Amino acid sequence: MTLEVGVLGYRFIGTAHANAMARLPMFFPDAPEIERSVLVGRDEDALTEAADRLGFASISTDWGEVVDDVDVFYNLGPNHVHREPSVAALEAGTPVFCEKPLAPTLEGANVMTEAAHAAGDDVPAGCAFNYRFVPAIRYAKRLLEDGDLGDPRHVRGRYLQDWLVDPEVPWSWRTDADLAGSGALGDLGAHTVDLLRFLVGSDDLAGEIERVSGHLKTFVDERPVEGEAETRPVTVDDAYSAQLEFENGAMGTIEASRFATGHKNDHTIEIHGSDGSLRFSLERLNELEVLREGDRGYETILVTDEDDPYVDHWWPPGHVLGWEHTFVHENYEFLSAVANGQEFEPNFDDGLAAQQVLDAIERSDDRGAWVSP
Ligand code: SOE
Repeated sequence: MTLEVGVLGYRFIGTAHANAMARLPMFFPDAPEIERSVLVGRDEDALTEAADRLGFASISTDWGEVVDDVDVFYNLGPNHVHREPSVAALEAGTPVFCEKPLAPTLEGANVMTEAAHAAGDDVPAGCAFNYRFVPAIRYAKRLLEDGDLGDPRHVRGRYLQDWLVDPEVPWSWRTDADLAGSGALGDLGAHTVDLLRFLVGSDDLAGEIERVSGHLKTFVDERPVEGEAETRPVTVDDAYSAQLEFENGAMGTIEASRFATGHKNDHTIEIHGSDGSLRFSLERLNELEVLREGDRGYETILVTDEDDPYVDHWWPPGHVLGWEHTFVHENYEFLSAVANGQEFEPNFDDGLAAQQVLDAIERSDDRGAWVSP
């Protein structure tokens, strides 16, 4: 059976997913057969152009007509559009793949997660945390779960970008609290929190994040509106930082910024365990740095080797992968789960768990005190 896929959103992330879907039959022949059936948005001209370019058979300006009609619904729109169409799709029994953060608010994430539970386990509701699908991250997870690095003590994550450092960069939905929820915190921090939960969140390792102390900062509080003479207030954070305490005693520090001059997409994770350490940087995503007990320095492991769970699908070992491959891997896993009526992770529960931490960081900043998610 061919799965008909409806996709809301066709800009940056929409293109990344459409590219992934187009690659699947070439590199993952065991992936379910899909049709890029309908592309959803508001602007008919832009949609027509995008559908043509991204290989969609049709367009729709009404998501309400689509969610029930397709076999799978991808919600890749801005954060404030995540909730309503995703809930409607799940209520119609249609599996949903939704971009992160799951919703602008914790309340929205709760409603979406309830809808996912009500739809049942054979209707996957995935939250698109694509960095779980980096081969080096899979390798790191195995090392940690096999106990090679011992008990995690320090967990560190930072996600640095600089696209807002110029005060003339226009206002957008990403700088508005009603539309985005939060700024660097939700857009980038959601990835970091999810990766830390993925890597050390099991009971045997650090466990869940138990309390947080957060700090949010907005450096430029209004921005010009593109093509107009007015400015609009920036109502989200430009940067955040937080201290974390994990259930099993590990401590963490995380931060993200859109003002980190010179850093474009620098997502870095470091973990120090009782028996070793590891370092990962998204800008060198084919590598993992590992230091084991007794070593005098980090060893750089080229992960696109036989350890890469997806290597058989791509080029021979050493022929490196890039950012777009993370989307191919997550689409492969998600669509396979849909075809087989199986659960998929990261799911809406994971999206909600990340949102609880983000929300706690904001509450902590408001109160000037440690709080629990
Ligand atoms: C923009 O900040 C952005 O595209 C995020 O929205 C993505 O989630 C991240 O992967 C790259 O940066």
